[in-house]
Amino acid sequence: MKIKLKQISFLLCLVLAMVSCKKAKETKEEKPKRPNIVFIMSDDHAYQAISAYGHKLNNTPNIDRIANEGAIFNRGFVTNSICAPSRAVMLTGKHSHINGKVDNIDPFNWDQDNFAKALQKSGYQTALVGKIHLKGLPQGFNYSNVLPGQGQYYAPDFIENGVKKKYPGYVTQVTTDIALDWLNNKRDKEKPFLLLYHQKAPHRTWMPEEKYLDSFANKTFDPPANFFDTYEGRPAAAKHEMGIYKDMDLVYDLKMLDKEGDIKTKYRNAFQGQYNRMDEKQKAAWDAHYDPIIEDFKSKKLEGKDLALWKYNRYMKDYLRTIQSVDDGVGEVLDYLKENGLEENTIVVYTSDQGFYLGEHGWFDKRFMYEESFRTPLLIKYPKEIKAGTVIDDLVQNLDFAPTFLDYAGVDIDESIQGESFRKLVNGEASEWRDAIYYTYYEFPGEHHVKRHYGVRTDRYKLIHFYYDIDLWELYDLEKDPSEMTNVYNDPSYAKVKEDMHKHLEAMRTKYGDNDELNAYHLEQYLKAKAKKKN
Ligand code: SGN
Ligand code: CA
Repeated sequence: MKIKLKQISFLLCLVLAMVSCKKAKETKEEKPKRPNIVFIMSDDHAYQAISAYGHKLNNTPNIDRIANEGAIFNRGFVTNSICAPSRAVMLTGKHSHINGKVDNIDPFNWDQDNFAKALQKSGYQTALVGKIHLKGLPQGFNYSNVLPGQGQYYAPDFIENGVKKKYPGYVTQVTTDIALDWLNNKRDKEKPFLLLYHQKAPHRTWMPEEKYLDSFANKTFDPPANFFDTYEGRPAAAKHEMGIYKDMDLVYDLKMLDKEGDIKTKYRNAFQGQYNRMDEKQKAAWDAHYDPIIEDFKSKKLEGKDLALWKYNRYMKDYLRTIQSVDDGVGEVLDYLKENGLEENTIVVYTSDQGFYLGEHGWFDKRFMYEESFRTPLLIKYPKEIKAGTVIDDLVQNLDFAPTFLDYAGVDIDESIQGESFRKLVNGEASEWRDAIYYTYYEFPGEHHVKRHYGVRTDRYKLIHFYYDIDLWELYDLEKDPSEMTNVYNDPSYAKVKEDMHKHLEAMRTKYGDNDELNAYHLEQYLKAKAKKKN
């Protein structure tokens, strides 16, 4: 009997031990794994050139996959529509006047906090690949391999962890290969990861990859309805130097590099330098495509409206071709995640450093607070949490990326961060959200001649103040006038709207700590830096 009792109590202990052991195992496995983050950013990618946005210009099936499997934002904006400042805002979650990088010329202080540093500190493996446009060794990354400045399309130089080297091939593919190599071979697979995968394309001068030279060859693009805008009531816009007809360089932008050298333009030599980077095979493919177009162009002697439409079509074709390579790269990265069982627990974001004009107002480039460059594409997927087919119409900004990623990773969001996490918004759990967003632009006098301005946008209205060598106010009713052709600032029927929008603007400036004195300070710094550059 004694033995029996002993046996029973032994068995009981064994069962109890097994149960508690199983419990411990379950607890370990059940502990939610922190999500990986793949943050894809391209340069100057207009939302008009993403098929998920419903425009019919091109097909971007891989970028569209992110929207189809997750969420698409119809009102994603930047705070300052130019490259380096946009990236500084994205990294810090703070407006330009707070993070200090207000224009492309300003130095960026990498010593300040950024979300990659916070994620790295919390145990993430972090990498930055491609274009960042912020001088100095990137901080917050276990691995960085970035383009110097704007980078080159063919045979690009990269700076790998501070060491420069040249890669053969085409920049978009090289960037993708470097990103995949890091995912496959260079990261610590025991840790969650953050990958900033940032393409140079489709930035000027829109040099396509050989395999896409003939895409859209037989297509004729009709320009937007306001292509021949005369800028009535908008004197600041009228002063621009970013007109497709007026300012595009026939060789540099439109690739009319004739062998005879008849087409002499301001930037012919600059483009010759880019062309010279190609190898013989690439040059042969390039010439086979462009030489007949050059010959045709020379024989036609186009003028006026015909020349404007020809330029627009040349521009669109090359711009859209560079996007096909970007879309391929997105597909390769999404496939990698799928094939390696990482799909479920990885957040993938696709965005651009700002929007871009594809002929609206007759323009290319960005910088203005008008919709096409103020807005930016924004798509996100995270199968674990975001419902496929989600559409978000609320106002979000690139200011919100840093707090959003920190939120997903379960890392504290420092109170100095000015953006807000849009995690709950995407899940449909946000009880309230902002009703206005703030914008600033500083790079004037400068390339493309866009005056200094700041402004506020609500769901329906936009108020802009152009300052420095002018003092102009613009007010738009985006519901009635989505193309921003009529400035209603002095229209008496908008008196109440105008008053409200001024209040919104003051509230925004107070909230974010911006004011005229700061603008004067940034102007002084800018003029000093420009003078120094000249000497
Ligand atoms: C270059 C381009 C401009 C462009 C700026 C800023 N000129 O200077 O057209 O506006 O970059 O772009 S180019 O002759 O060098 O192509 S940004 O995206 O980097 O801000
Ligand atoms: Ca850009």
